[in-house]
Amino acid sequence: MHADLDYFYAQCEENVNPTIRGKPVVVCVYSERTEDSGVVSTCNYIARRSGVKAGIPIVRARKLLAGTEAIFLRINKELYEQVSDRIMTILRKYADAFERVGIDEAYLDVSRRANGDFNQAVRIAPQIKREIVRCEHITCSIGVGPNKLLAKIASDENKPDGLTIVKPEDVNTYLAKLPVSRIPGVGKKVEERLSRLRVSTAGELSRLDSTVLIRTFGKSLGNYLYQAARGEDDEPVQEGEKPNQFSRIGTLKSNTREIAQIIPLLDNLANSVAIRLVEHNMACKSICIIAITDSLKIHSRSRTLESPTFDENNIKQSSRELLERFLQSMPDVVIRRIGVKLTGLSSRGGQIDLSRFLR
Ligand code: DCP
Ligand code: CA
Ligand code: CA
Repeated sequence: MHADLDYFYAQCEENVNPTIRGKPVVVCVYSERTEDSGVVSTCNYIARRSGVKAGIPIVRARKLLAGTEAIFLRINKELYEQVSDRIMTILRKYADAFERVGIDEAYLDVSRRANGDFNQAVRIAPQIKREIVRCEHITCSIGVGPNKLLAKIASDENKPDGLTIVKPEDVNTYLAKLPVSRIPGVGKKVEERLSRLRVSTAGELSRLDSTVLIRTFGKSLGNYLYQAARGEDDEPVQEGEKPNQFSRIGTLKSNTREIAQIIPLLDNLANSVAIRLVEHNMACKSICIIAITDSLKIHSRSRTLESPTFDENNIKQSSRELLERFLQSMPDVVIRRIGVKLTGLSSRGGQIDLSRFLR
């Protein structure tokens, strides 16, 4: 399966402020040069109907949405990362093997739990969609297929809130009419060159000789296109590279050096990195806090532990102590943002995951 969250950043914003639902919502990355300079990060489907999409200038989006009640918001990556982390935890539960790809999508291998039966696999997808809506009020689109490539293509088929199944016996029919632009990795340039070869569907692409493809696109892209046109892909679903740090940073409601006002956020961040540690079945040797002052100076303080830990309370307590000492050593700083970072990560191997077991 491939799951992709719908208009993700904009959907998070709709949840934070439900009154904007039903209006065009545009999430912007302001470059801060002039008032409206910058680009659109994403937008909801209502805004898309007016031609707004990721990557266009904000000024253009404003023109396209003139006369509507459009809402323009500044990107808030911290919020989206938190929602994403929680959704990934839900998704992971449904998979034998799980592979997160970026902030809003993931592959799930469900072969084993579906007993190798495609019909059983297909029943899992609606359960996942329901749980994500129930817990996080976020819709997603899921594609189910015999491999990662087909699942990914399928998840894009019926957005938003889609569920598309490509059974092994239907692969050829499905690909016959599929526009080449729907193949991951086929952008405008490749599409144009293919159209010069009179190819506009995957079916037509599959009739090209591999030597022609390699001559036109080089060995790696040529070979990929040759296989993709046939729906072939044998990449396993696997967790990415082991991370070498977990960090999380947050912005305080107002700038302060009052420890009592900082601790709730700090605890939250410490909890969140500790959960990631447990999820990856890892332990950390060092704990670090990062403080960004009201004048945007960055400070950090760290502590190396005697032995690696994955204990939430230990991580929380150490972060608090680091903060306390930092404030004492810097009588003039006022803090704007605070972060917790875990480094010196190691795998906990076959060790029993007690904290998770007890939860
Ligand atoms: N994103 C971005 N700039 C881009 C593309 C994406 O900042 N050029 C961000 C915003 C998106 C998120 O990444 O919300 C996920 O990207 P997607 O391509 O999956 O797009 P959406 O989730 O917004 O929409 P869709 O419903 O089409 O998946
Ligand atoms: Ca998405
Ligand atoms: Ca995506």
